[in-house]
Amino acid sequence: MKFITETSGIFTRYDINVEVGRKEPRKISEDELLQKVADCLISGDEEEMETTIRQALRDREPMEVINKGLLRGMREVSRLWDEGVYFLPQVILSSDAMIAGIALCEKKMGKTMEKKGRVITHTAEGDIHDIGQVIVNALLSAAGFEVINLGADVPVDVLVEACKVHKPLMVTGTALMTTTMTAFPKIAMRLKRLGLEIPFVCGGGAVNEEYVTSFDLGIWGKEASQAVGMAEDALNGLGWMEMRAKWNG
Ligand code: B12
Repeated sequence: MKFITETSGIFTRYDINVEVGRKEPRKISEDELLQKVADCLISGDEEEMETTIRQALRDREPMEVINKGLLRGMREVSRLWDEGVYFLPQVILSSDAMIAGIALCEKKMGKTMEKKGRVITHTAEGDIHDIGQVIVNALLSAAGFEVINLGADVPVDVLVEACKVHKPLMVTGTALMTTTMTAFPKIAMRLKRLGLEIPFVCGGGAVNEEYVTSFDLGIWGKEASQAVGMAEDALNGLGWMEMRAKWNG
Protein backbone atom coordinates (compact mmCIF):
# COMPACT_ATOMS: atom_id res chain seq x y z
CA MET A 1 0.00 0.00 0.00
CA LYS A 2 1.24 3.50 -0.82
CA PHE A 3 0.98 6.34 1.67
CA ILE A 4 0.98 9.99 0.75
CA THR A 5 3.62 11.70 2.78
CA GLU A 6 3.68 15.09 1.06
CA THR A 7 0.25 16.83 1.23
CA SER A 8 1.22 20.45 0.80
CA GLY A 9 0.41 20.48 -2.91
CA ILE A 10 -2.92 18.68 -2.53
CA PHE A 11 -5.03 20.67 -0.12
CA THR A 12 -4.76 24.28 -1.13
CA ARG A 13 -7.27 26.76 0.18
CA TYR A 14 -8.37 28.74 -2.84
CA ASP A 15 -8.90 31.86 -0.76
CA ILE A 16 -5.57 31.88 1.07
CA ASN A 17 -4.33 34.65 -1.20
CA VAL A 18 -7.25 36.81 -0.14
CA GLU A 19 -5.94 36.86 3.40
CA VAL A 20 -2.46 37.66 2.17
CA GLY A 21 -3.83 40.36 -0.17
CA ARG A 22 -5.78 41.95 2.67
CA LYS A 23 -2.79 41.99 4.98
CA GLU A 24 -1.03 44.30 2.57
CA PRO A 25 -3.71 46.84 1.70
CA ARG A 26 -2.78 49.45 -0.87
CA LYS A 27 -2.66 53.10 -0.08
CA ILE A 28 -5.60 54.55 -1.96
CA SER A 29 -5.91 58.02 -0.47
CA GLU A 30 -4.16 60.42 1.88
CA ASP A 31 -7.58 61.25 3.26
CA GLU A 32 -8.14 58.84 6.15
CA LEU A 33 -11.89 58.49 5.68
CA LEU A 34 -11.68 58.02 1.92
CA GLN A 35 -9.02 55.37 2.54
CA LYS A 36 -11.48 53.71 4.93
CA VAL A 37 -14.24 53.87 2.29
CA ALA A 38 -11.91 52.11 -0.16
CA ASP A 39 -10.88 49.56 2.51
CA CYS A 40 -14.54 48.73 3.26
CA LEU A 41 -15.12 48.27 -0.46
CA ILE A 42 -12.09 46.04 -0.88
CA SER A 43 -13.10 43.85 2.06
CA GLY A 44 -16.77 43.90 1.02
CA ASP A 45 -17.90 45.13 4.42
CA GLU A 46 -21.28 46.66 3.59
CA GLU A 47 -22.24 47.51 7.17
CA GLU A 48 -18.99 49.30 7.96
CA MET A 49 -19.18 50.95 4.53
CA GLU A 50 -22.51 52.59 5.36
CA THR A 51 -21.18 54.00 8.64
CA THR A 52 -17.99 55.23 6.97
CA ILE A 53 -19.79 56.81 4.02
CA ARG A 54 -22.14 58.68 6.36
CA GLN A 55 -19.08 60.04 8.22
CA ALA A 56 -17.32 60.95 4.98
CA LEU A 57 -20.38 62.75 3.62
CA ARG A 58 -20.47 65.10 6.61
CA ASP A 59 -17.78 67.31 5.10
CA ARG A 60 -17.15 65.96 1.60
CA GLU A 61 -19.06 66.23 -1.67
CA PRO A 62 -20.80 62.97 -2.72
CA MET A 63 -18.89 63.02 -6.04
CA GLU A 64 -15.58 63.19 -4.18
CA VAL A 65 -16.58 60.15 -2.10
CA ILE A 66 -17.58 58.27 -5.28
CA ASN A 67 -14.53 59.21 -7.34
CA LYS A 68 -11.78 59.21 -4.72
CA GLY A 69 -13.09 56.46 -2.42
CA LEU A 70 -15.49 54.04 -4.09
CA LEU A 71 -14.14 54.04 -7.65
CA ARG A 72 -10.51 53.83 -6.56
CA GLY A 73 -11.40 50.97 -4.22
CA MET A 74 -13.14 49.19 -7.09
CA ARG A 75 -10.04 49.62 -9.23
CA GLU A 76 -8.12 47.76 -6.53
CA VAL A 77 -10.78 45.02 -6.49
CA SER A 78 -10.39 44.73 -10.28
CA ARG A 79 -6.63 44.38 -9.84
CA LEU A 80 -7.04 41.65 -7.20
CA TRP A 81 -9.45 39.83 -9.50
CA ASP A 82 -7.15 40.17 -12.49
CA GLU A 83 -4.24 38.80 -10.43
CA GLY A 84 -6.27 35.79 -9.29
CA VAL A 85 -6.31 36.90 -5.65
CA TYR A 86 -10.06 37.56 -5.60
CA PHE A 87 -12.72 35.13 -6.75
CA LEU A 88 -16.39 35.70 -7.43
CA PRO A 89 -17.54 35.64 -3.75
CA GLN A 90 -15.18 38.47 -2.82
CA VAL A 91 -16.08 40.51 -5.88
CA ILE A 92 -19.80 40.07 -5.21
CA LEU A 93 -19.37 41.33 -1.63
CA SER A 94 -17.38 44.31 -2.92
CA SER A 95 -19.91 45.21 -5.57
CA ASP A 96 -22.78 45.00 -3.06
CA ALA A 97 -20.84 47.34 -0.79
CA MET A 98 -20.23 49.65 -3.79
CA ILE A 99 -23.93 49.79 -4.67
CA ALA A 100 -24.87 50.50 -1.03
CA GLY A 101 -22.25 53.27 -0.94
CA ILE A 102 -23.44 54.86 -4.16
CA ALA A 103 -27.05 54.80 -2.91
CA LEU A 104 -26.05 56.85 0.15
CA CYS A 105 -24.13 59.34 -2.00
CA GLU A 106 -27.07 59.62 -4.37
CA LYS A 107 -29.39 60.37 -1.45
CA LYS A 108 -27.07 63.15 -0.28
CA MET A 109 -26.88 64.64 -3.79
CA GLY A 110 -30.64 65.14 -3.67
CA LYS A 111 -32.95 65.44 -6.61
CA THR A 112 -33.97 68.53 -8.52
CA MET A 113 -37.73 68.99 -8.45
CA GLU A 114 -38.31 69.74 -12.12
CA LYS A 115 -37.08 67.12 -14.55
CA LYS A 116 -35.00 68.39 -17.46
CA GLY A 117 -35.55 65.55 -19.91
CA ARG A 118 -35.71 61.79 -20.18
CA VAL A 119 -32.77 59.41 -20.48
CA ILE A 120 -33.02 55.63 -20.77
CA THR A 121 -30.14 53.67 -19.23
CA HIS A 122 -29.40 49.97 -19.49
CA THR A 123 -26.73 47.30 -19.19
CA ALA A 124 -26.37 45.09 -22.24
CA GLU A 125 -28.24 41.86 -22.82
CA GLY A 126 -26.47 38.95 -21.06
CA ASP A 127 -24.44 41.30 -18.86
CA ILE A 128 -24.98 41.76 -15.13
CA HIS A 129 -22.08 44.19 -14.61
CA ASP A 130 -24.17 47.21 -13.73
CA ILE A 131 -21.96 49.26 -11.41
CA GLY A 132 -21.06 51.75 -14.18
CA GLN A 133 -24.75 52.11 -14.99
CA VAL A 134 -25.65 52.59 -11.32
CA ILE A 135 -23.19 55.51 -11.17
CA VAL A 136 -24.59 56.98 -14.40
CA ASN A 137 -28.14 56.72 -12.97
CA ALA A 138 -27.13 58.46 -9.75
CA LEU A 139 -25.38 61.33 -11.55
CA LEU A 140 -28.13 61.90 -14.10
CA SER A 141 -30.87 61.86 -11.45
CA ALA A 142 -28.92 64.23 -9.25
CA ALA A 143 -28.50 66.57 -12.23
CA GLY A 144 -32.28 66.67 -12.66
CA PHE A 145 -32.85 64.25 -15.54
CA GLU A 146 -35.67 61.73 -15.50
CA VAL A 147 -33.90 58.38 -15.61
CA ILE A 148 -35.73 55.37 -16.97
CA ASN A 149 -33.53 52.66 -15.53
CA LEU A 150 -34.07 49.40 -17.37
CA GLY A 151 -31.46 47.67 -15.20
CA ALA A 152 -29.06 44.94 -16.25
CA ASP A 153 -29.25 42.14 -18.82
CA VAL A 154 -31.74 44.03 -20.97
CA PRO A 155 -32.84 42.29 -24.17
CA VAL A 156 -32.34 44.34 -27.34
CA ASP A 157 -36.10 44.17 -28.04
CA VAL A 158 -36.97 45.60 -24.63
CA LEU A 159 -34.59 48.52 -25.07
CA VAL A 160 -35.87 49.34 -28.56
CA GLU A 161 -39.49 49.10 -27.39
CA ALA A 162 -38.75 51.43 -24.46
CA CYS A 163 -37.25 53.98 -26.87
CA LYS A 164 -40.37 53.82 -29.05
CA VAL A 165 -42.64 54.41 -26.07
CA HIS A 166 -40.64 56.97 -24.06
CA LYS A 167 -38.81 58.84 -26.87
CA PRO A 168 -35.82 59.74 -24.62
CA LEU A 169 -33.40 62.50 -25.51
CA MET A 170 -30.48 60.10 -24.92
CA VAL A 171 -29.94 56.37 -24.36
CA THR A 172 -27.02 54.85 -22.51
CA GLY A 173 -25.59 51.34 -22.54
CA THR A 174 -22.97 49.63 -20.39
CA ALA A 175 -21.12 46.44 -21.38
CA LEU A 176 -18.25 44.80 -19.52
CA MET A 177 -17.98 41.67 -21.59
CA THR A 178 -16.79 41.14 -25.13
CA THR A 179 -19.69 38.72 -25.57
CA THR A 180 -22.33 41.32 -24.68
CA MET A 181 -21.03 44.51 -26.32
CA THR A 182 -22.31 43.22 -29.68
CA ALA A 183 -25.82 44.20 -28.57
CA PHE A 184 -24.94 47.89 -29.07
CA PRO A 185 -24.61 47.99 -32.88
CA LYS A 186 -27.80 45.90 -33.12
CA ILE A 187 -29.69 48.42 -31.00
CA ALA A 188 -28.28 51.36 -32.96
CA MET A 189 -29.28 49.79 -36.27
CA ARG A 190 -32.82 49.05 -35.06
CA LEU A 191 -33.31 52.58 -33.71
CA LYS A 192 -32.02 54.09 -36.92
CA ARG A 193 -34.36 51.99 -39.04
CA LEU A 194 -37.26 53.20 -36.91
CA GLY A 195 -36.19 56.80 -37.54
CA LEU A 196 -35.24 57.22 -33.88
CA GLU A 197 -31.89 59.00 -34.23
CA ILE A 198 -31.29 59.17 -30.49
CA PRO A 199 -27.72 59.72 -29.26
CA PHE A 200 -26.64 56.35 -27.89
CA VAL A 201 -23.82 56.70 -25.35
CA CYS A 202 -22.05 53.39 -24.81
CA GLY A 203 -19.58 52.75 -22.00
CA GLY A 204 -18.17 49.95 -19.88
CA GLY A 205 -14.83 48.20 -19.76
CA ALA A 206 -15.50 46.07 -22.83
CA VAL A 207 -15.92 48.91 -25.31
CA ASN A 208 -13.62 51.59 -26.62
CA GLU A 209 -13.90 54.64 -28.81
CA GLU A 210 -13.02 52.77 -31.98
CA TYR A 211 -15.75 50.19 -31.44
CA VAL A 212 -18.53 52.56 -30.44
CA THR A 213 -17.87 55.06 -33.21
CA SER A 214 -17.95 52.27 -35.79
CA PHE A 215 -21.76 52.34 -35.80
CA ASP A 216 -24.23 55.19 -36.35
CA LEU A 217 -25.71 56.87 -33.23
CA GLY A 218 -22.83 55.58 -31.09
CA ILE A 219 -20.90 57.96 -28.81
CA TRP A 220 -18.25 56.50 -26.55
CA GLY A 221 -18.47 57.29 -22.81
CA LYS A 222 -15.18 56.86 -21.00
CA GLU A 223 -16.21 58.05 -17.56
CA ALA A 224 -19.64 57.88 -15.95
CA SER A 225 -19.30 61.57 -15.03
CA GLN A 226 -19.47 62.51 -18.74
CA ALA A 227 -23.10 61.34 -18.88
CA VAL A 228 -24.44 64.57 -17.41
CA GLY A 229 -22.65 66.85 -19.89
CA MET A 230 -23.72 64.60 -22.73
CA ALA A 231 -27.38 64.67 -21.62
CA GLU A 232 -27.16 68.48 -21.37
CA ASP A 233 -25.89 68.54 -24.96
CA ALA A 234 -28.75 66.34 -26.14
CA LEU A 235 -31.17 68.60 -24.27
CA ASN A 236 -29.68 71.60 -26.07
CA GLY A 237 -30.46 69.93 -29.38
CA LEU A 238 -27.10 68.48 -30.37
CA GLY A 239 -27.46 65.44 -32.62
CA TRP A 240 -25.41 62.26 -32.26
CA MET A 241 -22.90 63.35 -34.91
CA GLU A 242 -22.21 66.68 -33.20
CA MET A 243 -21.98 64.95 -29.84
CA ARG A 244 -19.56 62.39 -31.21
CA ALA A 245 -17.40 65.15 -32.68
CA LYS A 246 -17.38 66.94 -29.33
CA TRP A 247 -16.78 64.00 -26.97
CA ASN A 248 -14.81 61.56 -29.11
CA GLY A 249 -11.89 61.65 -31.47
C1 B12 B 1 -17.35 43.56 -10.25
C2 B12 B 1 -17.19 42.48 -11.30
C3 B12 B 1 -18.17 41.47 -11.32
C4 B12 B 1 -19.40 41.47 -10.40
C5 B12 B 1 -20.45 42.41 -11.06
C6 B12 B 1 -21.35 43.05 -10.02
C7 B12 B 1 -22.17 44.16 -10.62
N1 B12 B 1 -23.34 44.35 -10.04
O1 B12 B 1 -21.79 44.85 -11.55
C8 B12 B 1 -19.80 39.97 -10.44
C9 B12 B 1 -19.06 39.25 -9.35
C10 B12 B 1 -21.29 39.67 -10.31
C11 B12 B 1 -19.19 39.55 -11.78
C12 B12 B 1 -19.63 38.45 -12.51
C13 B12 B 1 -19.03 38.02 -13.68
N2 B12 B 1 -17.92 38.50 -14.26
CO1 B12 B 1 -17.09 40.13 -13.68
N3 B12 B 1 -16.01 41.52 -13.14
C14 B12 B 1 -16.09 42.47 -12.21
C15 B12 B 1 -14.82 43.36 -12.20
C16 B12 B 1 -13.89 42.85 -11.09
C17 B12 B 1 -15.04 44.85 -12.01
C18 B12 B 1 -16.07 45.48 -12.96
C19 B12 B 1 -16.56 46.82 -12.43
O2 B12 B 1 -17.61 46.91 -11.82
N4 B12 B 1 -15.75 47.87 -12.60
C20 B12 B 1 -16.07 49.20 -12.06
C21 B12 B 1 -17.09 49.94 -12.97
C22 B12 B 1 -17.39 51.32 -12.39
O3 B12 B 1 -16.49 50.06 -14.24
P1 B12 B 1 -17.32 50.23 -15.62
O4 B12 B 1 -18.65 49.58 -15.54
O5 B12 B 1 -16.43 49.90 -16.74
O6 B12 B 1 -17.66 51.79 -15.65
C23 B12 B 1 -16.68 52.80 -15.89
C24 B12 B 1 -16.54 53.21 -17.34
O7 B12 B 1 -16.51 52.12 -18.21
C25 B12 B 1 -17.66 54.18 -17.57
N5 B12 B 1 -18.98 53.75 -18.00
C26 B12 B 1 -19.64 52.57 -17.86
N6 B12 B 1 -20.89 52.67 -18.36
C27 B12 B 1 -21.04 53.92 -18.84
C28 B12 B 1 -22.13 54.52 -19.45
C29 B12 B 1 -22.02 55.86 -19.82
C30 B12 B 1 -23.19 56.53 -20.41
C31 B12 B 1 -20.80 56.57 -19.64
C32 B12 B 1 -20.68 57.98 -20.04
C33 B12 B 1 -19.71 55.93 -19.04
C34 B12 B 1 -19.84 54.62 -18.64
O8 B12 B 1 -17.83 54.81 -16.29
C35 B12 B 1 -17.23 54.06 -15.23
C36 B12 B 1 -16.11 54.87 -14.61
O9 B12 B 1 -16.55 56.14 -14.26
C37 B12 B 1 -14.23 43.09 -13.65
C38 B12 B 1 -12.69 43.18 -13.76
C39 B12 B 1 -12.22 44.38 -14.52
N7 B12 B 1 -10.92 44.42 -14.69
O10 B12 B 1 -12.98 45.22 -14.97
C40 B12 B 1 -14.74 41.68 -13.94
C41 B12 B 1 -15.07 41.25 -15.42
C42 B12 B 1 -15.79 42.42 -16.10
N8 B12 B 1 -15.94 40.09 -15.22
C43 B12 B 1 -15.71 39.19 -16.09
C44 B12 B 1 -16.41 37.95 -16.13
C45 B12 B 1 -15.92 36.94 -17.17
C46 B12 B 1 -17.49 37.68 -15.27
C47 B12 B 1 -18.34 36.41 -15.22
C48 B12 B 1 -18.71 35.79 -16.57
C49 B12 B 1 -17.58 35.41 -14.33
C50 B12 B 1 -18.18 34.03 -14.19
N9 B12 B 1 -17.32 33.09 -14.53
O11 B12 B 1 -19.32 33.86 -13.81
C51 B12 B 1 -19.60 36.92 -14.48
C52 B12 B 1 -20.57 37.59 -15.49
C53 B12 B 1 -21.93 37.13 -15.50
C54 B12 B 1 -22.74 37.96 -16.48
N10 B12 B 1 -23.56 37.29 -17.26
O12 B12 B 1 -22.62 39.15 -16.59
C55 B12 B 1 -14.62 39.56 -17.09
C56 B12 B 1 -15.16 39.92 -18.47
C57 B12 B 1 -14.23 39.41 -19.57
C58 B12 B 1 -14.63 39.87 -20.93
N11 B12 B 1 -13.83 40.74 -21.50
O13 B12 B 1 -15.60 39.48 -21.48
C59 B12 B 1 -13.88 40.72 -16.31
C60 B12 B 1 -13.23 41.79 -17.22
C61 B12 B 1 -12.79 40.03 -15.44
C62 B12 B 1 -11.69 39.38 -16.26
N12 B12 B 1 -10.56 40.06 -16.42
O14 B12 B 1 -11.84 38.30 -16.72
N13 B12 B 1 -18.20 40.36 -12.13
